Amino acid sequence: MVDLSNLTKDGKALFLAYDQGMEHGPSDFNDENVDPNDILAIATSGYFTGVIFQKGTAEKYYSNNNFEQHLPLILKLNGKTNLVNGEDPYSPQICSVSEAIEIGAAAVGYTIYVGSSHEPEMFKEFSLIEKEAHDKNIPVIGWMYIRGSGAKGKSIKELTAYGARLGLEMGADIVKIKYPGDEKSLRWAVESAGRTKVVVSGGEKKDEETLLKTVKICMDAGAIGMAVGRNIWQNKDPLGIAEKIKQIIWP
Ligand code: FBP
Repeated sequence: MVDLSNLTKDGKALFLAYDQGMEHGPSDFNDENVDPNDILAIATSGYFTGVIFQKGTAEKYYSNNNFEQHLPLILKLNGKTNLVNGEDPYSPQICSVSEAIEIGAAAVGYTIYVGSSHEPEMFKEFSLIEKEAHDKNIPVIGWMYIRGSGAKGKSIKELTAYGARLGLEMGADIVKIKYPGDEKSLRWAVESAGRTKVVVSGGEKKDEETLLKTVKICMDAGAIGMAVGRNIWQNKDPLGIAEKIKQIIWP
């Protein structure tokens, strides 16, 4: 099994996600967070066990940066815009494992839209990535997002566990899943993931109380932590909310 200690502290994780510029466009940003340097200032505050970037951002802002704080890079290897988001999404690979390692990645990530008719392409890309990354001892994180015509009309709560299990069976070391809405469903997803660890994504910005309650539920359900973006850097006080999340993950 690939060692995850570089990406975790006491076996737990808090990743700062910043690939939304590609996924959603700069409409997610404002003057406080459009500059990746401002995100790196948050990421190196000591609250995070990794930062998630696309390759261009990583090359121009992460590489050649002498951080005082240990900050592992998780490089997202695929991506898409939301402009061509048909019923069956597909997020093509845009960076290789070896390129990611050259840029300084400690881990690589890939989104599979579970339920999309493009599953075969995504499975193929993911499995090659998984093989190469593991040959090089690099952890693989699967963004297992339930989306597409195959998922239509089915229970997200049940399919979240399907996505988590798929991550285990495809060789992911960590799966990043969306919160299915209640602790029981998440617990089942965590159990289904087996030895593959689970982190939960933050989603759209919500009020602090709801966010913190969700983080607590995720930890109680057996997740090792969170991978949060907008709920941190869209907050008026990013370090303040990071501190509160940290206290729940590492009580
Ligand atoms: P957030 O915490 O901002 O939701 O980030 C998590 C994340 O997985 C990002 O890595 C990604 O850009 C985004 O969510 C994709 O969300 P969606 O596909 O639902 O728009």
